[in-house]
Amino acid sequence: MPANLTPDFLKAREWFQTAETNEEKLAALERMLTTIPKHKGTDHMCADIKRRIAKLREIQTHKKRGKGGGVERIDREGAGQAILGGPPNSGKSSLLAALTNARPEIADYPYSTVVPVPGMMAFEDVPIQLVDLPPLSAKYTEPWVYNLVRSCDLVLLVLDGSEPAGLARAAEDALSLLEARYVRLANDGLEVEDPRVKTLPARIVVTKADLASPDEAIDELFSLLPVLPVSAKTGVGLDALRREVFLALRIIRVYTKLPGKPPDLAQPYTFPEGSTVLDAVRTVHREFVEKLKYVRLWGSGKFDGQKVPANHVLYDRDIIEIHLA
Ligand SMILES: Nc1nc2c(ncn2[C@@H]2O[C@H](COP(=O)(O)OP(=O)(O)O)[C@@H](O)[C@H]2O)c(=O)[nH]1
Ligand SMILES: [Mg+2]
Repeated sequence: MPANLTPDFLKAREWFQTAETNEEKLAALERMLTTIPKHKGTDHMCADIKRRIAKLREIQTHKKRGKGGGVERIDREGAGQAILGGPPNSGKSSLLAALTNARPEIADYPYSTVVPVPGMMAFEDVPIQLVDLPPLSAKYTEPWVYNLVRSCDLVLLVLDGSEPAGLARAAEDALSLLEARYVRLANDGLEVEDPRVKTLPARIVVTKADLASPDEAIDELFSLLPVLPVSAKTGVGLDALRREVFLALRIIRVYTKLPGKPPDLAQPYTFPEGSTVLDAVRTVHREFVEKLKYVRLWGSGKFDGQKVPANHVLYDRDIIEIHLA
């Protein structure tokens, strides 16, 4: 039994042990998973928690589907989670298919997507999770759709560009549906005073650019949010969209290297903008923090290989070389 379980984890485990309903058990297990220290000694516990979560989710999905309720949640993967939201038939699932290996149902009728479908999109060497959702519509929206929106890192509001006349209205309708559920979309995710309101960074994606060029209508949308015109069919605008998603998530890439060796550029670590050398060292290996002697930095330092203090703020594509005592 690893000794360094945190008070948060122990509290979550106690909650799990006393939970009476499956819903509560699931919530407690999820809490356990986020609070458990991640290292070799807890691998088995992590796996066990994940197994229990998967089992409970399965039960929940079977139970709830008939009732139209549901506790759908998508496990986060990659450097961030962006959801594809918007009115029925706007082209959300087609975008997921164009940007990832996922194969969602695509149909020319509305409400073809009934469950959330995740997929991994690559921006350069950064994997980012996209989640395709059932429509946001005044007529009918699955209640759990709002929960998934609330918990994501970035909202891509997908609108149908083949109907320029309806664009502004479609955008406003979607925004007010979300606003009614205390979700506000903004250029960046600034906090709002009302504690019930969750503000999320968002972009408008006007798709089906191959069918029309709604330039004027798009200009109007810019008053609401930054807009990206794309086509899932021809691929126009998709590279710009990938880049914008990465930038909007406000994450940086950091690579590591061993002394005397070239940097490991295969897979970057990703961190929120503003993260420090110490944040990076902690992620690379928790125990390195105590043993840290110094870090050499290539990239945003004044000169390559410079020693930097633990509170030095990192920038995208920095390379760090960790020296331990
Ligand atoms: N021409 C064209 N048709 C598209 C594009 N994206 C989606 N569609 C069509 O629009 C319809 C709805 O697409 P779908 O992705 O299922 O929309 P969703 O309901 O928002 O997921 C389908 O008939 C798609 O083939 C696009 O970029 N260009
Ligand atoms: Mg769909």
